[in-house]
Amino acid sequence: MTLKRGKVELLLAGAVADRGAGHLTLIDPDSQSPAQAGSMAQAAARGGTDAIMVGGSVGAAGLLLHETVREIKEKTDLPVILFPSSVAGLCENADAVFFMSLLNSRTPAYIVENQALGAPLVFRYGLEPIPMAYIIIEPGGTVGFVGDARLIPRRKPELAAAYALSAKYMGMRLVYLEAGSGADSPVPVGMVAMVKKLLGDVMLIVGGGIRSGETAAEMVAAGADLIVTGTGVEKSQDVASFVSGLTKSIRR
Ligand code: 1GP
Repeated sequence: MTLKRGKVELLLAGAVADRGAGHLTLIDPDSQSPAQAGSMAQAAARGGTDAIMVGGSVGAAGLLLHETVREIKEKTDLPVILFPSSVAGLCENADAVFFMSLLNSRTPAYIVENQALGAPLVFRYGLEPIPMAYIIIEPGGTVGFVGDARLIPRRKPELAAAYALSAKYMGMRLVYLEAGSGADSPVPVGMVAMVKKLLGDVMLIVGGGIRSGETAAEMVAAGADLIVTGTGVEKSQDVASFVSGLTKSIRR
């Protein structure tokens, strides 16, 4: 029997079906206090975000992670999806986890070993696993370094497309193209378009360096189903500006 879609995955698919695209707010527990994270999530909820992702490449673990998730859950009704960089990024008070493999890593730990160590915890904690391929594009930022990624060159969309298609054939239901948090430039729109064409109904997430509603809308027009913003929201706390442009009418 294949893994059934859980509540959170269905909610994301519903946001895409209803509005044309969804928005995820990324909160890194290492960047502020748990109380501040709770207020950020509250502001994001008011702005219309669909879910909160919690994770980070360095330091998003232990009590800080647990309390950050607790504050977010207390302040909002939004689902919390863990975005772990290793097994240490799991905690039991979240709703779901992007159960992801960093396909273009050179290191087995990020492709399958943390996943094997984490799977029993996901089961025990009752987290909803959402199977996802994670593909890092230049410049890649901290996550590219920490994840030991062989970065996909920005001018080689066909390489991103090849990894994405392999994810689809392996049965993953989401593919995440990541330029790295705080990237100077987001994933190129041409790459997003080529990847989505091959993915069909596999959901495409795009994140890293998306700093305006216009850029978010361009990504959706090219084929992104879900947009992730972290840094932009941390700075402005203005999620509405990212969400307002994500409508069906801009889909090609
Ligand atoms: C990082 O894609 C996310 O994993 C978010 O990136 O912080 O640049 O929005 P930003």
